[in-house]
Amino acid sequence: MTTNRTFTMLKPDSIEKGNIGAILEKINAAGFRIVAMKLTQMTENDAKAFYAVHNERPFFGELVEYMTRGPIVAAILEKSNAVDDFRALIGATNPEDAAEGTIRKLFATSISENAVHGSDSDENAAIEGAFHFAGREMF
Ligand code: IDP
Repeated sequence: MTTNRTFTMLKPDSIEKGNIGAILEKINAAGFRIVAMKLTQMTENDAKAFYAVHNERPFFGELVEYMTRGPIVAAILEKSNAVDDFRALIGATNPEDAAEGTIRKLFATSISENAVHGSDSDENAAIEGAFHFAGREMF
């Protein structure tokens, strides 16, 4: 199987609750290699652009407010089958539906404040990684 990449954000609630270390432990234990990583904060325009696909949804305003209210950890991760394996590791969008042991089951508060982001396709992983990182920041 070829090695490929996904993009993740540890969302503001994860940083507020002091869960960066615990979540990175789970990511490391699952075999992902860190290609790029930083603490950063999205502006309103950043969040609106990043989540543009959701701009007609009723929760869009709430989502932008949540994602901009504090710092996030942005990272690019590498592993075989990275996108699908990472989506499995984080679990369903709503933590109530997430499988036991998944990051969202363990660390998310609600369907909106759900601890982590994971890209949903190889194409989006590349777009989202490039949104946050310059080529010289990827290793
Ligand atoms: P995903 O993050 O699991 O791929 P998406 O459907 O792409 O889920 O939604 C993006 C983000 O928007 C979610 O991670 C969550 O933070 C937020 N979100 C999704 N659905 C709802 C909802 O019904 N109410 C409030 N926030 C939501």
